Amino acid sequence: MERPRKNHQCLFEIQEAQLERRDVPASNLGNTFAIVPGEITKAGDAAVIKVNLTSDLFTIPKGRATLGVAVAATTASTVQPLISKVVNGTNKSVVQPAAPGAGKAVSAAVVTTKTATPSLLNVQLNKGQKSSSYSVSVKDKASGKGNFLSGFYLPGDANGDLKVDKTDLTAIKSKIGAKVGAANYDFNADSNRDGQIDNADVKLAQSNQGVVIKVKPMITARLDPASDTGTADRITDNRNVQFQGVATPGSTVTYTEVDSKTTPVSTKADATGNYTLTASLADGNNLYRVNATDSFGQTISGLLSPVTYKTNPPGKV
Ligand SMILES: [Ca+2]
Ligand SMILES: [Ca+2]
Repeated sequence: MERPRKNHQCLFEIQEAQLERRDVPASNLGNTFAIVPGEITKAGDAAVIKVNLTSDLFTIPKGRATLGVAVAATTASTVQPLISKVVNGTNKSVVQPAAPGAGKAVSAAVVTTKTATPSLLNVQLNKGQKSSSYSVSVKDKASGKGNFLSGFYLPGDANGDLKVDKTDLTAIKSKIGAKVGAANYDFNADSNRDGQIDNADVKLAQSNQGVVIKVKPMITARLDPASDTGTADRITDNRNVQFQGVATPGSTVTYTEVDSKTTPVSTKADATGNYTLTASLADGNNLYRVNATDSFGQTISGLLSPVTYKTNPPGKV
């Protein structure tokens, strides 16, 4: 089936079968938990990526954490993106001063194969604080324009399970001295992504110890068996069917019938990421595109196997 897709959306595109099977496609992403597309629309201008960090997206035991953000051009773009500034909701800079040795950009394999220089952001979410917003400004090095990707990652998470604990510290310590290009170099163990694994990476991991990211670069969808009358074959005489699934906590989940047979319906995933949604079926086949947009602005998308409305469905007595 032909599916419209844009360059920058392909990273999290989900196959229809996976969507139904409730599989997670987030392999090879390492400690990157959100990839947000951006575009510098006018030569020399800055594009601003706005993210809203809500408390249900993180466990931050000490009230603060360091997140990394790296930018890279999309496949067809000639832009050389640079982060020019990052401010919080009160317009205060939250970028960490560059560590000694930083600036030696390394390949951000998870964003693209192109070079990306990360910025480290000090983010704060104190007890009782529901959300905190940040704006990342991105410019082209040569004052041009074009499409880019911003990848948000968890520094210190060496094994890519989106939490920082002792396992990560041990892994980083075991690789001290490794440089980019060497066999023992590990991109995810290079907390500050400066191309070498040293004490600065251990320190960063220590400062992030206990931090857990609950952003899920995935969305699942399941037709409630109770909505599927007669045989379990996705053919039903229920006009209103219910879907259940999991997405990033707080994300907006939208079901759109691809031929516009019905009006799109939306709901929000709860604090644990679960959602339920009721869709009204049109006669015959209903083919839904499912989108989930999280507070990072990241949209992931997939097609659902068709659900068919029919009077007298097979197996109904
Ligand atoms: Ca980890
Ligand atoms: Ca490093």
